[in-house]
Amino acid sequence: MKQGEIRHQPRHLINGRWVIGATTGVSTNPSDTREVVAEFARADRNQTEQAIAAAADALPQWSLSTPQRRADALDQVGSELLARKEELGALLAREEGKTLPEAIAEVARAGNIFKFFAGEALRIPGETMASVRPGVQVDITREPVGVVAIIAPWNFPFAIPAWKIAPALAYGNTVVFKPAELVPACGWALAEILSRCGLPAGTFNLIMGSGREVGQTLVEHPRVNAISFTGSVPTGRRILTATAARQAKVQLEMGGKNPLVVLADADLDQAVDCALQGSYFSTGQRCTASSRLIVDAPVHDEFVARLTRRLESLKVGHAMTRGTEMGPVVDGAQLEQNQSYMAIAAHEGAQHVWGGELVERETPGHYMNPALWLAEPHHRIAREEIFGPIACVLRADGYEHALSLANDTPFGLCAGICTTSLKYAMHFRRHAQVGMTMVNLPTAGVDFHVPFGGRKDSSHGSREQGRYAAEFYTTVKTGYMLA
Ligand code: TXE
Repeated sequence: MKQGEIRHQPRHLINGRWVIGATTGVSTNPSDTREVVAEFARADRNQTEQAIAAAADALPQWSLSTPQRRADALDQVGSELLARKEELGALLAREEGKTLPEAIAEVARAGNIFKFFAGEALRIPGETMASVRPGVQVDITREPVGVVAIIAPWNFPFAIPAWKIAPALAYGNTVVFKPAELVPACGWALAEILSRCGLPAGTFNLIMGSGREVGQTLVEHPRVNAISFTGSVPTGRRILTATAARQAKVQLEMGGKNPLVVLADADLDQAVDCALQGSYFSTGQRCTASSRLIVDAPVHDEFVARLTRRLESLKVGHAMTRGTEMGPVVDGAQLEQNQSYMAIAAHEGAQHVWGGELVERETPGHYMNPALWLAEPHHRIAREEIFGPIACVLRADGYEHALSLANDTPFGLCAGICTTSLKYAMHFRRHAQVGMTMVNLPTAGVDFHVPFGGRKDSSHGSREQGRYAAEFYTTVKTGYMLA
């Protein structure tokens, strides 16, 4: 560890108490692999079951808590995240590797999410209806689902847990939160704030460790009523299969292979900006990243030339260094996966335009240049989620062809189009087979107060975020009464 840097020692939070792990693990800084960011507690099955029991025991009290109490707690968490965004952003940049400005913005977003759901706690919806029978009144109310397990990935270690934990608590559920193993210090920092916001013991629990042991225990446990997961498609499918028999409520946000269509009438500089931002920022490690750039033939070569010029000058470096535009890849395994896709692309006959090679910086880290390829629709780099700074360009012959290429994917998270034509923009919004569309905007980068999610292999279950989150975190009760 270098001088002046804090090494965190995150513990689990079980029933309001900080407890050491069955074993310990470490997280390291991807910008400088010599630096250990955290030595964290790793749970076994037994500790995970204790956290589940704590959440189940806390449920009767929290599920009947007043909206005011929930709003106050969530508002306090949101205020602290916003007040500490620089400090927590620095921790996030160190542990995950996104650039400092991106990390600070993510913490602020998490803060805003808590504040949004503080408001939602005061607006829990219900309806009163006239019955078809005389003298009978019908009330439709929403109640908490119960104990919710939150299984999070590493790529947004503050924002994704925030958009799951905040609605879970707002609607009266209790929580067991498992962060990804690569980012325990971020998960712990969020949990530490939650531990001081006035929640009764056991309402919110943090448990760290492997997906195989901790994650699997959460998924299989009969006292866990609902699971909200973001991560890879294979893990998501495994969770769905494992929970089907016991009918747990499941919400899955998984991969993407998001298209950005650039039509011949587009403002080309704007389109290049959208592609650069959407494909490479956050090192391409976003489920909404634009990994397929579908470009109309008349502007294809010029678009590729302009994007390449931008890539040549993109500053790849240490996440904490001022001026860095793209940080390192999160870890060695992901870097290896990215490199293997570079080899697959070459082997399948895609045309290499720029980048992709490993690069060295002053500190030892997982650095690679952003990569651009010209591909055919059947190439694996045009079909599979890589989750790295690798994009490919597909040539389209007019709008209809571009739309069919955009929809030619098993994924359906987000799709964007750059055009000055209202006709094509509106048609694309209607016919893109996705959960979110963007016109003249990057596919990545969404608001915190509106629904997030996709179709096809990208998502399963009801939407996250905004007031639509109530669908997952509540269950509806219809009450009849003879008036
Ligand atoms: O994901 P996992 P990983 C993709 C991306 C990346 C790949 C692997 O392509 O290269 O997934 O990343 C927990 N039961 N995305 O390994 O395995 C795990 O501990 C219950 C895309 O991080 O899906 C972690 O907390 N839980 C994605 C979480 O699931 C289990 C974002 C995600 O891990 C489990 C992240 C199990 N059997 C990765 N196994 C996106 N599109 O946003 C693992 N976990």
